[in-house]
Amino acid sequence: MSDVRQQPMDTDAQPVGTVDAVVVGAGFAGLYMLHRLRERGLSVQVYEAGSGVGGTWYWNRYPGARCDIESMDYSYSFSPELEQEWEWTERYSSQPEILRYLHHVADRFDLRRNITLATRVTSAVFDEMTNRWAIETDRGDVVSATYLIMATGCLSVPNRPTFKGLDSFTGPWYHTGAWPHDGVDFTGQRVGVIGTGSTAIQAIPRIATQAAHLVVFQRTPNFSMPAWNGPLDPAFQRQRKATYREHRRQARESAIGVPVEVTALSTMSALAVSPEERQREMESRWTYGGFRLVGSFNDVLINKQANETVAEFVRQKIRAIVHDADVADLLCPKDHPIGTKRPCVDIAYFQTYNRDNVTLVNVRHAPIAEITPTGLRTQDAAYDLDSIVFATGFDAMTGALFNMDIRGRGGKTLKEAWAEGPRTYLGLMTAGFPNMFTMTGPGSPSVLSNMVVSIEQHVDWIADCLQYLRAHDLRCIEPTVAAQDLWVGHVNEIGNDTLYPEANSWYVGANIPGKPRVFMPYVGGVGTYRKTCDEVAANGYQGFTQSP
Ligand code: NA7
Repeated sequence: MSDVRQQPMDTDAQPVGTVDAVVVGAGFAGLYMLHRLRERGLSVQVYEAGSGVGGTWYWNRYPGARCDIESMDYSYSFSPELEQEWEWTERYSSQPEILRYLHHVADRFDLRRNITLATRVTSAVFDEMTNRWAIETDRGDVVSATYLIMATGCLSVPNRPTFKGLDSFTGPWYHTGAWPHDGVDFTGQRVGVIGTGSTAIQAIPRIATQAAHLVVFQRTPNFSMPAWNGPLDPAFQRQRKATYREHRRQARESAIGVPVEVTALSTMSALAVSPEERQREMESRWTYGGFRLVGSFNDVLINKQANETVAEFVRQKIRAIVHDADVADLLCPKDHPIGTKRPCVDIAYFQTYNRDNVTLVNVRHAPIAEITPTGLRTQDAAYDLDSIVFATGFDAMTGALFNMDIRGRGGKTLKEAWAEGPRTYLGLMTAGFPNMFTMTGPGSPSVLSNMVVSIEQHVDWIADCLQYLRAHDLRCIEPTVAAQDLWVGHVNEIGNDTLYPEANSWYVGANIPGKPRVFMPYVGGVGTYRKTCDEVAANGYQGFTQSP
């Protein structure tokens, strides 16, 4: 955490009253959007709730926080100079390093002067008389903008614990998505971690080495693959930089925003190869590390039986790593196909359960009944704890948008428009909300992809669209309901052809009570999606109403 504290102090820009565009959020998406629009001559005001830039990487400072996409892929490609000059130190970057990178980007492109920090947008109302958005913040700013661009992130609103008795707990508790900037010292403490998603799987091994005792409260075990993280080989970095342009092109045209290795077997069904060949392919991908295992065969995400071969491979790995057979069994995911919940990438996660100071508790079997002044009580036991870590996830994809009072035509709120689930055209715009763009939101590849690649694609598409509007003297752009309905139908149809909807994941909103169950991201792949967006633009923004 010391690296974070060494960040330069962020300076606040003073907001202005009337601008071409308001961008909400100063993470990867907001920073690049600002840069691109300013380059095109637009006046831009960015609002950021955090007291520094960085978005996800500003908030998520828990121990072990790290990207699970490799560093040389999880970085901007828009500036060849930037990608050549920045040196990554590890195969998978840690949170402090990514945050340092984003600060560097903010300085290098002189972005800070248009970013107002520690300021939350509370409402945005479209005025049909003037065709402008009126945006208000929690600091009382009122700004008028032609365009409203939501760079608010897909996992930025923590799913805060609502456990009975939480207020009575006498020790400190933390949500991983709002971690103290000075870090937390768990030395000598009895610590409870609730949750076993990607975040907990990163944090648990680190907390275990510090705490006197760690109790992990698991409701659903997850599939996790080893990262095999380590220092980035300078020779590899040099070689990648020498061919970076081609590598980036492949990323943009790929399925998930990362060029993936295609082998003879990976183009076949898992069921069409011999058990020995299957094992060899999976072993080689496990040894490589990261998400690659899920792509072992071409039907892992569409055929349950094929999926089961890969799922069982991981369960066998878990059983081989974890010494206690009962604990190993409890850690084996059995309730969802592999890949249908966000697969996790870990550093010695399963090994952590071989430590004497770590206990795994099954809260599926005996749910958490309440938090007590001295710890936590499940339906069948009590646990004394000095601190509690909630790694309980986020209100994904729609949470940040619904936290603002967004009103489009006729005063209709976005919440009303999306009451049955998000409705967008291309994931970029919503009918009834003219000139409002959602970045990497529902209906786009978003969380199923390398976010930086998807962010860059959205930024470039939006910037081109605004340039087109200005060149043609058009004031307003908005999808037609017909185009939107067709897109929503398409997104649902191809999603339903996969195994994704079978899991109770945050992809379908299952982690938030009352959220409509809709598989939100577009599963057709980054390359295909980009082509569709480009064709729509080339055809004069087909499916959009444009008014003078
Ligand atoms: P996730 O993946 O949503 O994980 C949250 C975890 O918290 C998950 O294991 C949940 O169990 C658990 N949880 C949530 N509420 C409860 C309650 N009430 N009781 C017990 N357990 C609970 O969030 P992460 O932060 O780990 O990861 C989010 C994304 O960030 C990740 O996918 C990467 O893209 C980066 P459940 O599975 O719901 O049974």
